[in-house]
Amino acid sequence: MRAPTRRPGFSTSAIHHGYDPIDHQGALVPPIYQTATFAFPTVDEGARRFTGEAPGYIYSRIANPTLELLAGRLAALEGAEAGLVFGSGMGAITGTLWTFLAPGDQIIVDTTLYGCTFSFLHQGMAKFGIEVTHVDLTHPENLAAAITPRTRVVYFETPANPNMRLVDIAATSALAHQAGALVVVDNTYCSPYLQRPIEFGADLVVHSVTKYLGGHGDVTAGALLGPREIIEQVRVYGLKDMTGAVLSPMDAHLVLRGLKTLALRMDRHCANAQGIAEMLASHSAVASVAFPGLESFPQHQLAKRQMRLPGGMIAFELKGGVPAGRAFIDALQLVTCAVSLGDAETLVQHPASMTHSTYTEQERAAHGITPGLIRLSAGLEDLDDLLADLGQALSQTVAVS
Ligand code: 7XF
Repeated sequence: MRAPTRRPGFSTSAIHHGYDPIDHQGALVPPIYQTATFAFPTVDEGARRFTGEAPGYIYSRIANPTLELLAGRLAALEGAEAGLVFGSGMGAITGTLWTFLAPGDQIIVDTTLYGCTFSFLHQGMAKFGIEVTHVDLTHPENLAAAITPRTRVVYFETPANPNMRLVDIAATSALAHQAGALVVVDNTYCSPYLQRPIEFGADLVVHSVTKYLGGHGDVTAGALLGPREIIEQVRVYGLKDMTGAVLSPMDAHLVLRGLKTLALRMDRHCANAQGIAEMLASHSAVASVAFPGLESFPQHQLAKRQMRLPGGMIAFELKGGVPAGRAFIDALQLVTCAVSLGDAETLVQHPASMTHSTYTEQERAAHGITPGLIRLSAGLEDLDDLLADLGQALSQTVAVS
């Protein structure tokens, strides 16, 4: 392996970390170890691998070279010691929380969470005697008032899906650590190019790799990044035994391919989102726009402190409410109505009836997910084409508002 002469930058790591073609018969692109199991040279060697006395692969639900390459690369990008990849973001979240929470423990989460995370906690964890407490973490001091000796985990998204609330990672982590709780941040909306929670004091980062990291809408995947000791605990318990949410080597290859252009794509996602958000904010049919890059965004200063750029996600409401929103989305010709985010294609969706339909109507009201909210994931198309399509669709909402 050629010794690096200087600390590599973000894109250099995203393209090269953990792999040298010279070690692999010169193959520029890492081989895909599409295998479920691994041969042991002798019975004793196999047994030693199971006890952990000997290094080496055993079975791909535990570890696989293609998955390890991806996990290590993601860890390098997040500034983490180690990583673990999963078959989906929900696999990463559930595998992590199963590992650390036991009956009698408390988990404190922000007010707003992605719909299936909310559902996993309330329909899943709560059933096993784990107390789920929502605290408005947009004000970190609320955590100090709510945290107890039983608080094992503090978990939040920033920006939150779908309403773009931000949480101050440094302030929240410091308060959580005073009480001995683990801080887990879902960094899906940013990717490590925009925000590195571990640098602000978080213990663990989870991702839906399905989104910006994969970047092409052709794979579901998840990741957990953090200290090696914790990662190994989650590997043997949360991933191997509790969820089995293993990623396929072929899908890991697709993510490795996507990562090569992460920085380029994020710059373009952010520029397109800024242009769209500014257009929406000045449009007469639009009631409100939540985008961290607008001066009017209540947490604009916090966004500047902890995010490199304001991201590619926008939440907004039309003056005509739900009927206008329906007419707007149905009138779009280029922008696609679909859930998920971080793809090359610009996507819009209606959280109340789609990604956050796991909440009841009352829960959505209590958790800041309003009926008229529209979520937009800015893609990589030409901004002028996006503005033209959004503009023509907005003009059609005037009739119904
Ligand atoms: O299991 P997945 O790879 O879909 O990841 C779950 C997940 C975890 N955290 C955040 C912040 C997420 O946004 C997601 C997935 N969200 C998609 C969305 O909001 O459009 C899922 C479509 S229902």
